[in-house]
Amino acid sequence: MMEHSQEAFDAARRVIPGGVNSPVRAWSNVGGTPFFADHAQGVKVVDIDGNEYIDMVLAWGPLILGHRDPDVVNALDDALAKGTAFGVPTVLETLLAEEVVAAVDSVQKVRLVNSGTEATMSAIRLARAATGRSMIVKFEGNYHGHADFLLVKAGSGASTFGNPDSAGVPQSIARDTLILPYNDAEAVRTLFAERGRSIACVIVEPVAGNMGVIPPEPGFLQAIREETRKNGALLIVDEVMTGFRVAYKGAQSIYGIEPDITTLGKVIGGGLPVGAYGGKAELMDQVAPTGPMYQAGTLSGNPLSTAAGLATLKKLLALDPYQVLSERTDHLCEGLEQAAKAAGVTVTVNHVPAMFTVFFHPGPVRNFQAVKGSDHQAFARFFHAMLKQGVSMPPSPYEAAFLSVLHDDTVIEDLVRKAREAFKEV
Ligand code: KE4
Repeated sequence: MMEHSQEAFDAARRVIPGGVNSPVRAWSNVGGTPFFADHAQGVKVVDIDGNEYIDMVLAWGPLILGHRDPDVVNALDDALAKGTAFGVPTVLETLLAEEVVAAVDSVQKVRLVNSGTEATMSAIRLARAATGRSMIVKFEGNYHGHADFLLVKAGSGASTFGNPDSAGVPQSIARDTLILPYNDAEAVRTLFAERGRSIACVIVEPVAGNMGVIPPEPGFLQAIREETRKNGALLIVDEVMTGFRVAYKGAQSIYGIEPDITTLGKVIGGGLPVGAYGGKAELMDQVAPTGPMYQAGTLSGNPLSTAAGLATLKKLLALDPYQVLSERTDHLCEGLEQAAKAAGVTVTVNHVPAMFTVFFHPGPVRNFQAVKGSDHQAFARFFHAMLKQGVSMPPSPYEAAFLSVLHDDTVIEDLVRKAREAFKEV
């Protein structure tokens, strides 16, 4: 029963483009009417028609502690009692920055902003300021937010000039963005051999999460680090999604990569608007007001986001849930593969701790071209079948599904049982 969501969606579309404030929420990839959330607690989200779902979207990653974690709620209550924004420094900003600096070895100083987009946009500006170069490199299928120079898709071939991926992005902007295939170390080396000295930076998702989950293959990230270092370009590792999710010290600690700049978001705001970029002090001191690279934000480091983020990071440090999260993700993904097999459905389930994607594809799924070749109609059928079973999966094969620390063995077994039924309808 979705009457109220249908009415709400109709009303929303009259005053908001597509009825949503971020495109993926409109369910364009899977069809149907998106449910409108009413409230949530723990692993459950309830829509305005009273339907309850196990939430595998978790606001696209921030809610690693689950919905309305009591410590996060208490921290927000305390902050709210004092005020919502001051426009002058607060100690909370320093405390959150200190947690990030203590956790991420490559970060000595960090600037807080309001979104992942602001974080990556600012990091690239810093790389361009520090190198005096303008060319940037990203990977096909990686998403780093909606800054003009990042809304660029691959031209034909491997390392070619980018083409605008959105209306409103001028060719003059897109042409400074080079696109390479993800997981292609040879393409990285070839590009740097040709143009290395004109490249300001490479930005990469250390685990791809925006074309579905695609882990880096051995040597891929290392090749980027080696080539950027050799050519005086900076390496930006975009941990907006993976930061404090795959490991407390980030994906960079798992894969042994030392970025020049790390971007963060999502988890460090505990569900409130946030982003951050950080690196060595000498580099970060080039950012205004200490240096010539300008960046600002009215609500950057606001007391609510910093309170929620600080409570989240402190709880993660205390719980140290990462081994358990890893085991539960393995357990869930094995269960999903077995459920699909039992129903005679071919899937490849890619995963890293606390995030996964079910691809309707024989595998391996190691880059964007493979994801494009997966069966999107089967994905949509699975999505709706899971919804009927009371599970809210991400509404696109190009997205990651997420676990929280509250997705325990009982929830995992329930998810596998529901998937067993859902795969029968694919
Ligand atoms: P925001 O500007 O949406 O806070 O962050 C942009 C961003 C940057 N870098 C990475 C690695 C990201 O995953 C994101 C945003 N992730 C998407 C999920 N695919 C946000 C969901 C949405 O766009 O609504």
